[in-house]
Amino acid sequence: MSRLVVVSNRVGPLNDTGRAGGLAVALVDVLRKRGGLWFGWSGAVSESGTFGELQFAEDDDVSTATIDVARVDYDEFYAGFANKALWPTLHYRLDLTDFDRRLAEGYRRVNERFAARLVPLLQKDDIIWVHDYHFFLLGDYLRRAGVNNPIGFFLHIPFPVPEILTALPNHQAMVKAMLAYDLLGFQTAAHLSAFERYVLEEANGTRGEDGALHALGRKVVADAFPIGIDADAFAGFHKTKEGSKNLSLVRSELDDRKQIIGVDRIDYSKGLPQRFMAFERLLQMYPEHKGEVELLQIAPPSRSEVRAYKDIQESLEGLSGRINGRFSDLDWTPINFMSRSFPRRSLAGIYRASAVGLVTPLRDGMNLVAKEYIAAQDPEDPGVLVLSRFAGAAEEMTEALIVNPYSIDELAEALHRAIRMPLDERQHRFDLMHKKVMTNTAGAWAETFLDRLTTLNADAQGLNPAYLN
Ligand code: ADQ
Repeated sequence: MSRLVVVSNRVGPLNDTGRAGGLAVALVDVLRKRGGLWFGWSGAVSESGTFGELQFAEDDDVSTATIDVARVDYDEFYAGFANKALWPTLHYRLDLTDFDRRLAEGYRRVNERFAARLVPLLQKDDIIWVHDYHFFLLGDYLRRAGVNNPIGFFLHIPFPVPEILTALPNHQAMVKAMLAYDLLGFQTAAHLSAFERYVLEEANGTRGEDGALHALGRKVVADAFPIGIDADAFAGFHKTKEGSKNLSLVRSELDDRKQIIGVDRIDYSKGLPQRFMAFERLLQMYPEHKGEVELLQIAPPSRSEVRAYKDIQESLEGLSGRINGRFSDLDWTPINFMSRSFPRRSLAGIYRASAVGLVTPLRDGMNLVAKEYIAAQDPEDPGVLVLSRFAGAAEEMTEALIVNPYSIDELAEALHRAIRMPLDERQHRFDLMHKKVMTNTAGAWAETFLDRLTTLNADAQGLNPAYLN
């Protein structure tokens, strides 16, 4: 089997510290199986930046190679174009974008530098898998440097419809660079079709008999590969020391009350203020839930160097304070808002103790929390998932209570329905979703993507051979 080279902005850790994200754990698993290299940013900013020494770590058959970035790269590439232009545009938030040309140039430069540092590490038979919106241009730079290996790309966040994407000043250069990859993976059929529309309508492309897309002198295969979680681990976490401790702690704190749980990085795409307002509306519309139901929102800060993220944190603190001021009683506080993270095992215990999982992003590539909540439930007495129609997960998890997260009334009604849902209906919905979560795992997702990339390459001797300069 060919060696696998994974490229992503953040790398590792190679050992499950309990704090690593589920995706990191899944990628390490597939790297271990195939043997491989994981390349990306060290997380550090230094004077030498991308020109500094590579930092290597190794564990069995897997190694990591990371580089620093310079302050200017961090500002223009990471905090800049990636998180102030691409993230908001791809999440349909054109009102929050900053399309400064300096940022776009920083993004291009860092993609080129990362490609330049990766090339000397590559071997002839490697298969390369690049992840996410930080590296739309990297494959193109690898091709320009003469790399002929199969290169796949997976986009973890939504791909917007052309009417939105074309607001990005360099949309054409970006999509042209995406066509340098052999295989493009999207989270859902909807994101895939938005990309296909761009290629066919905006870039005057065509679809070949083999299903590949042809445009701008290049050819690519694109498909949907919905990502999963490490489901077995999540289903078993409540039996671990940490998981069971949190489960009993939350249960005894709750007593007879029911808990609604939300778990998200603080981000404007996650619909958090709407969620708080919907909970307030629930208490207004159905006062019988006062003292009976509470909302626990766990939301660690992220990207706090970007203004919009600070704003949302402040607005959530204000909202939860106001709602608690309005409804709290001596023995009951309606909203518990925790700006911190928890190890995965503890999270699983908290999910299991919660009667409702509230996952209401305004846009989301997939949303793993929806799947984690289901995997962690007790099949004898499962909770109810309330899920935004704008989360990629809604394409698969059709038995959730699917809601429009912009409608506060609809959200409040769905919460009421979830809290009152009888056991047989809860079990029926849970069984169907549980099967999907346990089958379409993160491991299965990675294998499916890589098998497809390998087959394509065998069939076509490399779809996009290195460009002749
Ligand atoms: P994210 O936007 O980070 O991921 P999500 O899919 O929900 O969103 O994944 C978040 C992960 O972080 C989950 O595994 C969750 O358990 C964990 N997490 C969140 N809050 C936490 C906390 N307080 N403590 C501990 N862990 C916490 C991006 C895309 C998504 C896509 C994923 C994977 O935006 O749409 O599903 O990548 O492709």
